[in-house]
Amino acid sequence: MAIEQELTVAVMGATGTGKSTFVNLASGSNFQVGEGLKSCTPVVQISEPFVLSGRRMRLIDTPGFDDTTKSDSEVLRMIADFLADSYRQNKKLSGIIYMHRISDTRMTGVSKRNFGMFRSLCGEKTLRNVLLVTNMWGEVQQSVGEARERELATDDILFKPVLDKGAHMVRNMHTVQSAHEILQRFVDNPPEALAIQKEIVDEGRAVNNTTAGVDLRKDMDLEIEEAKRKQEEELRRVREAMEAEARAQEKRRVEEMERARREMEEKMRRAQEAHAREMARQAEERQRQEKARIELERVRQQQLEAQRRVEEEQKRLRVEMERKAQQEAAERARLLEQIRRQQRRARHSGGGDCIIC
Ligand SMILES: Nc1nc2c(ncn2[C@@H]2O[C@H](COP(=O)(O)OP(=O)(O)OP(=O)(O)O)[C@@H](O)[C@H]2O)c(=O)[nH]1
Ligand SMILES: [Mg+2]
Repeated sequence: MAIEQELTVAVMGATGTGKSTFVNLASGSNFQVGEGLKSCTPVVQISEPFVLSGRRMRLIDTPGFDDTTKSDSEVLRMIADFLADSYRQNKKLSGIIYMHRISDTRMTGVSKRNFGMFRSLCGEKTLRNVLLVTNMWGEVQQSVGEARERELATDDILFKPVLDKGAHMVRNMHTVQSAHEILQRFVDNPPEALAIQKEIVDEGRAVNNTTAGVDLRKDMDLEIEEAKRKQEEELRRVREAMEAEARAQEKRRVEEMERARREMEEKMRRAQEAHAREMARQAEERQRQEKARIELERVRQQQLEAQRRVEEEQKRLRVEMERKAQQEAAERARLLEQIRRQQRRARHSGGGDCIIC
């Protein structure tokens, strides 16, 4: 009896989409499953064999292309080397799973690049062995998930071109049974070599020159271009911001100088006004002092005049008094003489007392 060859199914997809979880569920393996934000599976790993519908099967768990710790070219090289080795040992893939989270709100650039790399690895001819598996249905409302599923199936830049060429889209309900039902679909598939296996082993191309390698380079070139464009844009923005800041600073400086000049002028104007007021005040003061001096002089003259009059009066009075005194003395002398003469006469004529002695 011919020994049936072991079936091999590869599980690919972006990091964190649940590849290792699916492999563990389906095969009973115990590969590490990511809990944090970092990528978890660092290498291509193959599960323990398990039996499905009487066939031995192994699953190949792969790292995602947007791995947080490895570059896309490292990831491509790892997957390409593994697949090329398997092909050299005449092991072809019965199926390829591309895992996609239905809970993702949109297909980002990273998801599209992952899917693009997946397509380049597979080539066109093996697409009938491809299952696009959506998971994490428990994380999204059923109606929302179904709407996204429809969009994925009908949009030309999403899964439609692959579905049109023979791939199918199925749901993974995060159970062993669901995983096995999915894998069941590969059991009767004729195993096919992927494009990259043929390119490396049959055509002798280096990984870099395979379709996936060239596409990755193009992607990376585009990414570098985009990064350069963004950097230039950022530089332009920073330069413009700096120029605007410099202009604003210059404007502030000119305004500041203008303000200082106006303040200075205002101060000078006030100082000039104060000086003029002071000059006027001093002139007024001088006028007032001059008036006071003239008044003083007038008063002094008046005083001198009065003094002079007083002195004159005093002199006149003195003269008058002296004259009167002389008159009185003369009168007294005359009277005295008169009395003496009368006394003498009286003595000569009979006596009596002298009224003066
Ligand atoms: N709710 C839900 N969570 C899931 C499902 N599948 C995987 N997960 C969770 O998603 C996270 C990532 O799962 P992994 O299996 O490590 O994903 P991976 O694709 O192998 O990730 P890498 O190895 O980094 O590429 C883990 O926390 C899982 O428990 C699913 O179907 N439903
Ligand atoms: Mg993993």
